[in-house]
Amino acid sequence: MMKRLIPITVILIALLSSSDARSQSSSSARIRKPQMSDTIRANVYADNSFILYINGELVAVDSIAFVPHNVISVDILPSYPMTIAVMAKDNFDPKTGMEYANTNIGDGGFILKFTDGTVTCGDWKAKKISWGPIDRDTKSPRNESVEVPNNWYAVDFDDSEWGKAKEYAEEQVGPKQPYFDSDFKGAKFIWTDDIALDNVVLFRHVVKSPPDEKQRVDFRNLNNVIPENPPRGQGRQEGQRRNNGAKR
Ligand SMILES: [Ca+2]
Ligand SMILES: [Ca+2]
Repeated sequence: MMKRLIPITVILIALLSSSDARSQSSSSARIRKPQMSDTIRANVYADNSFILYINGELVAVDSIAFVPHNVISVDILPSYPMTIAVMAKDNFDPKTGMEYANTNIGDGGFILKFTDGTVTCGDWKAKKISWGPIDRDTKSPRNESVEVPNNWYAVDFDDSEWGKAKEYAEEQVGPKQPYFDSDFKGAKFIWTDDIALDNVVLFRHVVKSPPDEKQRVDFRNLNNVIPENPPRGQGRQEGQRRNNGAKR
């Protein structure tokens, strides 16, 4: 009797240990689902408005196009290299290039900081799309534009013909209070060459690797694999437990 039991036990142990090894190796190959702790925070301030693309995807639109001047803060899930593309607009009449019933030449300004250390600076690529009033002529003002290039926000868009952004001092842009209430330390205000006349501008920048050098998981192919289950929302479970306890 004992002689028969021993081989079966050995086989069982062998089977169990091999299935254990399999699950371990598969779990190490599997990617987990991202959590909010994998995201970074983007702070963006534009005089007067912007739209922001990251890696070809629209991620943020200024919720207040004109005034008051606001800071948009959004959570983004980064992957590197990270292509940032921005369309920024000054407030202007598209016919005259002026504002406030053609009584004023307004000026622009754009600044951005991510919590991975990404900041705007003069290394960013820039292209003006719309500008005026031509020759600063406020008597018979007119605005000129070129077409927005197709796929200007795409990762593989060729911006090699674009110039560099120009940095502007805080005093030149004169940002309003929401700017001072957010963290833009280390970031520079940028625009194209003429912060007053250039009314619609495009920016592009590629962040090759995280500026803070933190190791991060790349979740871009998450939908092509079977990810590990994420941890359950503990807040809700604990809340339910508390509610159940209260009922009793
Ligand atoms: Ca302007
Ligand atoms: Ca303005």
